[in-house]
Amino acid sequence: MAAPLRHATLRHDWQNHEIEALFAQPFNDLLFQAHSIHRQHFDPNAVQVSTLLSIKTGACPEDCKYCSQSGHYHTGLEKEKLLAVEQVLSAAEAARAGGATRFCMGAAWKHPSAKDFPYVLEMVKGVRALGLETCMTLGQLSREQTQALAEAGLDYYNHNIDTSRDYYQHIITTRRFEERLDTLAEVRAAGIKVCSGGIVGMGESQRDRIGFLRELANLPQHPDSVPINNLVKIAGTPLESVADIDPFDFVRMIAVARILMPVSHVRLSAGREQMNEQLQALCFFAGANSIFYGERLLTTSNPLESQDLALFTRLGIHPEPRQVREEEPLEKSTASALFHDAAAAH
Ligand code: SAM
Ligand code: DTB
Ligand code: SF4
Repeated sequence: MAAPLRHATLRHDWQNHEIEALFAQPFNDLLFQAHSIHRQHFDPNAVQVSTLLSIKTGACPEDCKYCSQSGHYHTGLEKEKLLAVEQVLSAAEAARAGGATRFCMGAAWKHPSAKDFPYVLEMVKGVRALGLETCMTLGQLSREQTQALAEAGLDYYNHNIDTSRDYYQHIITTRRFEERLDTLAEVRAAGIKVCSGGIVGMGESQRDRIGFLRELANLPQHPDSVPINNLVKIAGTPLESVADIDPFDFVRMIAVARILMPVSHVRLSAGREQMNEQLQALCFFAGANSIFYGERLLTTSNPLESQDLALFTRLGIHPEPRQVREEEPLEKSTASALFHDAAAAH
């Protein structure tokens, strides 16, 4: 079921002590609460599947301490120019054939340049014409660019707050936290759905995890999609040898995100390759209902499609059908059928 099943009273006034109390519950109590809320609003056996593509890789002017693509660190990543529109569309077709319903395109930019932007708009239109939901993550946007993306039919814009307001300054110095919130507000005002979340396992404190989720939950509207990434440690970045997050604490993050933002899709994002299937299953139980699907994230690897299909089958999970657009006939929303074809082929 694509849409939340019931209307919920959504809060935007969460206090730190309340979120702290949610985290402090015994694990089973927290999971029971999160799962109960999840079932009120979503089909508990449906997971939304998005495929990622890096449309412009490396040499980014930003200094995000976790990122393989920052030009500030020596990560050995080969930089690439913006892909041609045709290359992007053939990757999108392959993603659709594999059963993805949303195609997310990411660029290592501070913001899109005037030279590149027309091609980005063509990519949105082309991917949309393939019958996929579209998502872009391109950094900061001007108002004009945001409006042009909305007019091209962009469904989602991903722009993460990444962590708490306090910890942010230890992770990124080239873009202010407030600027990220401004971009999110522009995106929302243009009628594009917001995808915003962040990363855990960057050496942040429990207080930072609370602050990070509080910031998302207290936005004027909850993001439609909330990616929770587990840091993929990249050699050459300042975070290459930071300590791992306790896997149960990762599940707690998912559960608390579900409770705070009951009708948002919570995405179990980067870091799945480092998780076993039991841990992923616990995340689904705790309220995660979206994944990145396909063997590549942006520059790092992700579980094989065949592994994810096998896991879905073992857990009785089915892919969430794509949202049908008002202007299109119903039979176009057959992504679920395509996914079953892909599963049968493996
Ligand atoms: N350059 C654009 C930006 O930063 O807004 C878009 C792409 S950027 C790679 C998107 C998000 O991916 C980041 O905000 C971060 O949350 C996540 N990310 C990047 N590198 C990661 C890593 N090594 N591990 C986990 N998540 C990561
Ligand atoms: C998000 O929150 N996670 C995705 C997407 N938004 C663009 C990116 C994950 C990147 C993981 C590291 C890499 O592959 O470079
Ligand atoms: Fe650039 Fe995005 Fe990586 Fe930051 S996360 S360095 S903005 S590509």
